[in-house]
Amino acid sequence: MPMPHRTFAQVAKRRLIGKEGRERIRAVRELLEELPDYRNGPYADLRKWLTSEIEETRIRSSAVHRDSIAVRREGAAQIALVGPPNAGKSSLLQALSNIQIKTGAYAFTTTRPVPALTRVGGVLVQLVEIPGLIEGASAGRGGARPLLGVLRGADAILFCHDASAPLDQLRAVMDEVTEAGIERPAVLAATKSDEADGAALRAAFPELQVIEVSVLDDASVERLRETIWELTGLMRVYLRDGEHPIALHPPATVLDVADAIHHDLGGRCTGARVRGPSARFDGQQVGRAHVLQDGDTVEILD
Ligand SMILES: Nc1nc2c(ncn2[C@@H]2O[C@H](COP(=O)(O)OP(=O)(O)OP(=O)(O)O)[C@@H](O)[C@H]2O)c(=O)[nH]1
Ligand SMILES: [Mg+2]
Repeated sequence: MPMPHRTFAQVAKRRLIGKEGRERIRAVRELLEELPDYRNGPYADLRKWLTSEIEETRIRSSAVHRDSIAVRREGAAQIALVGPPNAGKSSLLQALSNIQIKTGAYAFTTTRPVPALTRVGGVLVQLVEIPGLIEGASAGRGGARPLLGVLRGADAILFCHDASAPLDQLRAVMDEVTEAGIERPAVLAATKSDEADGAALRAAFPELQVIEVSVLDDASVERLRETIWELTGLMRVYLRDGEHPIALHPPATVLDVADAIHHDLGGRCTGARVRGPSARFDGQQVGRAHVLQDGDTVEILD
């Protein structure tokens, strides 16, 4: 005597609650095996429903998959490298960090966002290459909508463009970013500057800071690194000589630093001894509300 079809439907729904992907498909298959094999009537309808559940679960899983190109944030800031295909983004990422990444003299060498953690201004910052955004991205063309999602998570944008290439592709990329409603501090890298200077880019985008860079010229890469640091908008505070600084969003006080080190220390902190740009003299004793400046060295007092 099979279970009444209404009861079966309830049991089935209950068993599927909270299950997704492979787990849900397995549960559906088990239910299908338990289901009486009638060709017509309510049991046949249940079979049709369960079979469609398998297909829908598959579609949902692949959609989740497509969105999961999201990049896990690391470091004090995330900077997106954005530009037309073949602009030299991967080459820059490689020159600025230690990662090995495929570069190529053709478009769309990179197809997924590639993160690389590197030190800029002594602070760990995450650079992310966004694969060549093309026209229509904000409308979802070229599967670029998830890429714009990644871009939305970034703190700032380093636009990259081959200094000798025509400007329309770069304009198209910038338009896509604007159309997607993404506004971030930005700088424009005129890449491959061993072949052409950035004059054309400077003339075309007077509102943007343009920095020339060639991966064949180490000094230019280091200048770019310094520019990226400025782009983060962060400030550095040193706790000890010879150690890496901590990064904070200005304005930052002594209390902010103590809190950043450890929440308990924030509670106990009474002030600090400060050396550097915000101190009137080396070792000046200040209160916890004292506003620090980039490059200060701080000894928290508790
Ligand atoms: N002369 C010169 N060539 C460069 C420089 N940087 C990159 N290239 C060349 O430009 C081509 C594209 O470089 P990629 O770094 O792959 O460019 P991309 O922007 O990552 O390209 P996609 O991922 O395909 O969008 C390669 O052939 C590189 O060797 C540079 O500073 N100078
Ligand atoms: Mg690339």
